[in-house]
Amino acid sequence: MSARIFGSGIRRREDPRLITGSATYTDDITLPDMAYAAMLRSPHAHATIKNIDTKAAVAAPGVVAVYTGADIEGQLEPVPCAWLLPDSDLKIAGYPCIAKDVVRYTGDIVAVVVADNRYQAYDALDLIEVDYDPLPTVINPKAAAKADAPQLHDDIEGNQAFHWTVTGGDVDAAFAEAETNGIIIKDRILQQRLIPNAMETRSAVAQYNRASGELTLWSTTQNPHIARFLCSVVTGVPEDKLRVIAPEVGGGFGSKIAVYPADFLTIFCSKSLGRPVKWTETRSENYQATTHGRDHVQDVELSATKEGEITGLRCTVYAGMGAYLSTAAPGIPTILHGLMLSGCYTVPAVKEDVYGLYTNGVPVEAYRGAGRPEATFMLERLIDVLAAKLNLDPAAVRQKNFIPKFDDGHDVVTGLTYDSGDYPGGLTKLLEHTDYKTLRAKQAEGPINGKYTGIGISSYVEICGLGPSQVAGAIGFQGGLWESAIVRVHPTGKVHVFIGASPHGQGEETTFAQIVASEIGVDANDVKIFHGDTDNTPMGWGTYGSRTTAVGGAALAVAVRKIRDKAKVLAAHLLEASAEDMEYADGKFFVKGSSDKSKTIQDVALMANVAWDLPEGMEAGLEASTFYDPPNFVFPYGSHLAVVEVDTETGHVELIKYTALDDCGPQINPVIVEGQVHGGVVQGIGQALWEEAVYDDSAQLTTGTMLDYALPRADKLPPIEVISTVTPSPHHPLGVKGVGEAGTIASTVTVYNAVMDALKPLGVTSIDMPFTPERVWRAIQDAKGN
Ligand code: MCN
Repeated sequence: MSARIFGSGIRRREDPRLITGSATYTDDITLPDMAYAAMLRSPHAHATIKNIDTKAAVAAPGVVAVYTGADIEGQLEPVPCAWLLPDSDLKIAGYPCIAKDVVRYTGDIVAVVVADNRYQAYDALDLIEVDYDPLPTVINPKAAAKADAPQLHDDIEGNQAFHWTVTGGDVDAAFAEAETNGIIIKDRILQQRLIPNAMETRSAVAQYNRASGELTLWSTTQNPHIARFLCSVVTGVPEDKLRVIAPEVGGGFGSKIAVYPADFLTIFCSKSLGRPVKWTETRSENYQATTHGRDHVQDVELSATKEGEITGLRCTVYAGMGAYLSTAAPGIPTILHGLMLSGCYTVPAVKEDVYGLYTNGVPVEAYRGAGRPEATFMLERLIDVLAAKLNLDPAAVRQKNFIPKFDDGHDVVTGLTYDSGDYPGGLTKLLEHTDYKTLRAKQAEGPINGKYTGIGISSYVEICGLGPSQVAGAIGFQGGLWESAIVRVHPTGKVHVFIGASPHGQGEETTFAQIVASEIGVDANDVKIFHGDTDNTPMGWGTYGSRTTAVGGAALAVAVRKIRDKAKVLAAHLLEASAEDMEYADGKFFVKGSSDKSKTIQDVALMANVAWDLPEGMEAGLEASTFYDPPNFVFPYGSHLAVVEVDTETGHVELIKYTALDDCGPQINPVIVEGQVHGGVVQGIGQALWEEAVYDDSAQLTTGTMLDYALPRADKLPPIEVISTVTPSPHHPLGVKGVGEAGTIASTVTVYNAVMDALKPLGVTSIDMPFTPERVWRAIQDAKGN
């Protein structure tokens, strides 16, 4: 197999089993004597629990047990928050697996029923009588910060979970200067709450063996090793007796990073009953109780010269956390957001205050992009407003402010060092490719039948490939951020790879096989990737933050190169040559200058495994492992363009064209990269045009089903064109950067800018997302003074 396999768009090996229905998901697992758990969830967003009467439920047919908050006391620790943000006055509210005295969001668990079958369990939920005393609620994060807001946790004043700041340069001086000699742009941006919509809802199967004390948990998780760690802490089952298996996981988008109360409770039930127990949430339960994303109120201002040179960015962000802090929640609006404030531009001064606030919503967590779409939005929106105010082309303002091309490190004002980038080159290529000038010329012809055309662009750089571990420690992340890989070459040259990361839709079973094939010349089909089972994979820190290829892929590359180095020495020995004289190409080791004297990787693998004739001191076997801790994050980037048509009579927005230019370094598999960008772009478009988790005034979720929560549909979207540039990361062994979130980071603000560009002639300057026809129509009427 040729080395060209790196970079070729071979088909995903995952797909046949996924599209023929032969994959095994958690809910497909059925064990002998298995019981079923169902969670009774609070219908109130905030209430004291005066009494719970479970008698009728306990007596119901098939019911095996009913547990309330009192039953788990001393048995289950509170759900931990794993991002202990330093210098932020972090206040963690006790997050019980079952609420005992007070419920704080609709969906808080108040009791668990275990029955012989799922239907009996759900029927028995209706028989539990809970006497609630409702309390006032607050859902908007900025409102939660007000002095008279309802208080969620007695010991946490003002609902404030944390206050974090980042500063760089002299921002006050920048604004003072702009006040007199420049221009200041202000905006309030609402990053509405979004519901992650994985195809598979959450599910857990726990099997406790009373004789051995061992417990196996099958779980819909993005990070089985972290899940094992947390399950051990919360349930008390020792880590060595806990095995976590992520079978097929039907997407996560960040919502399956956390380990949830229901997961711990499923373990608790199995342990208490000595029977396997399964719990699978319904879609409505998923909407109500699986973490949401975003939920920021952003007050932001930008200072610039009259020529359009950005001099400062200042903002206050109120970030809703929901009722409790989910696993990674404090790091999202702070580290992943605040450190990216200056984007791809030379911004000399920034300051951000982030207030994390408890509200009566379901806890918020990472949702594809996690902090970076919200940061990109602020800057990219204000740049467009600046351009409009100065009557400049928005692309020209970006070009004026970009950090010039760099290929080995660039320090930015927030303290990060970006690895490599050519932001001006990326935007230039996008504008040429889309024939931007012609698009603008057509737009200038004016509206046709009340339909206004808008063109939106945005440029982004994101921080991903989360590592290094030292930085994790410094920013309070309670874990490491390295990855490991074991590569084992069998006697016939077939390869098994064991990785700690846990892809759940991204396609690394294919791309990681491509890495191995390219490095040692085996056929990609002869490489099997094992992941998702803590008993047969090395420790890993999970799949999120577009880190699996940037960190896990690097670990794999380093491990497989160790194999190649050993194979070279062994081949030299077999050919009676010196190792220094050996060359390697396309799976063959040959003596320099005489390519007829060669050994294949298969020849070497056989000899390494039978070990009949090894060089002095060489160990048998052909196996290598690596623990790879990256020296820095990676910083992919790009520019996107959208064209929309807005019908000013109806307020309807139609997306006409979308082109994404992304640079994630050398692409291992361009087809997979394209698919990742497509998925990400569509999720971002969803935020701009359709999606919003709406809680009413009493914090009831009114978008609790797919009928009420508008997901993007294929028939509403134009073809999404994906183009690229290639700027290798200087520190990654393969030059590769992440791409899993890129599309989401750029696309929301690209579409937002396009719609506002269309409405510019009508004097509309701001509309809250999503752009429902009603909101757009009303904004047009308001601008007209109607
Ligand atoms: N890739 C490549 N060449 C590159 C970079 C990446 O071929 N230069 C490939 C990778 O090898 C992998 C895919 O692109 O097959 C995405 O890789 P990467 O950027 O490493 O992202 P992760 O695998 O770490 O995935 C996480 C990322 C995140 S954070 C979210 S959220 C998300 C996403 O991926 N959730 C997803 N994509 C998703 N896709 C699916 N189907 N389901 C989800 O839940």
